[in-house]
Amino acid sequence: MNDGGDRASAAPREEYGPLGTTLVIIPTYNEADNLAPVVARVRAAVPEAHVLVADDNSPDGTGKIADELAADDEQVHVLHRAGKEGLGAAYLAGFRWGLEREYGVLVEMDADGSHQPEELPRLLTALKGADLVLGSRWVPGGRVVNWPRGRQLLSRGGSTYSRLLLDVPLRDITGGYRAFRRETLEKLGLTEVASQGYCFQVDLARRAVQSGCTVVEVPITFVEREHGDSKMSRDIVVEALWRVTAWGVGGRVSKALGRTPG
Ligand SMILES: Nc1nc2c(ncn2[C@@H]2O[C@H](COP(=O)(O)OP(=O)(O)OP(=O)(O)O)[C@@H](O)[C@H]2O)c(=O)[nH]1
Ligand SMILES: [Mg+2]
Repeated sequence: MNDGGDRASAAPREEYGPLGTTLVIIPTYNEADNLAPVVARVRAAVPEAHVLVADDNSPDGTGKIADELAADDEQVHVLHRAGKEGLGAAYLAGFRWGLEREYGVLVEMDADGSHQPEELPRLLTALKGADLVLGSRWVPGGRVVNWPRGRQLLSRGGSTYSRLLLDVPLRDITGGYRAFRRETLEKLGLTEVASQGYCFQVDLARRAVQSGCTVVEVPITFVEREHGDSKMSRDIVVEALWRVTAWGVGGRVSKALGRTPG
């Protein structure tokens, strides 16, 4: 246990050093009403952290709002991308941006207020003794506010299916509020990640566990968005289902043949 979190894998480690500067990556697509408040909350909650907005040329002008925030604050940065390519691609570009610079910790956070910036200090504290920290809705103390029953069932069902099929001992494997050490991202093989939607999160979590990382789940309160539209779609669910199933079956076949899973 660490800061109320569940230690999900690996033995205690001695070599954890200082964390370094934090970069909070916020991917955006049509989040004009949400972006400024969430950036202000991050800056208040962890004043030393930097923010990178990764915007996919949002038609509602979110990118311009991000530019205005960056012009007023040297700790806010913007990565403009040409068009909508999905959450996974935006995060990969954001990670690359951060790893090319001196950041020691890279954080994933949604723009819609579902991931409360005020809980970030708890994730960062837990990262002092871990390689990866997951903000978790489905460990004791974690909860969701205003989420329709259907979404809860989908999220819990997706986590359970992935946990059992992939043999990854995590309760909230699809969640997107996470803190990575730089060294963790460097060893996950990010250039081979093709996943786009929810399964991007599953993909990174399983890679972390498979590479022997210590992954800790810290309870969070996840709040349903109040403004803007969800980008959740049937395609995202279908992609997650087929990829997770393919990884699970592939892993089992490799194990049976005595090979390391890919
Ligand atoms: N850059 C970029 N950001 C995206 C894309 N799709 C989603 N996002 C952002 O990723 C975050 C999560 O997306 P949401 O639409 O909130 O998805 P969700 O949280 O799974 O769904 P809800 O619970 O319904 O809000 C938000 O900040 C979105 O703006 C995309 O294609 N490109
Ligand atoms: Mg959301």
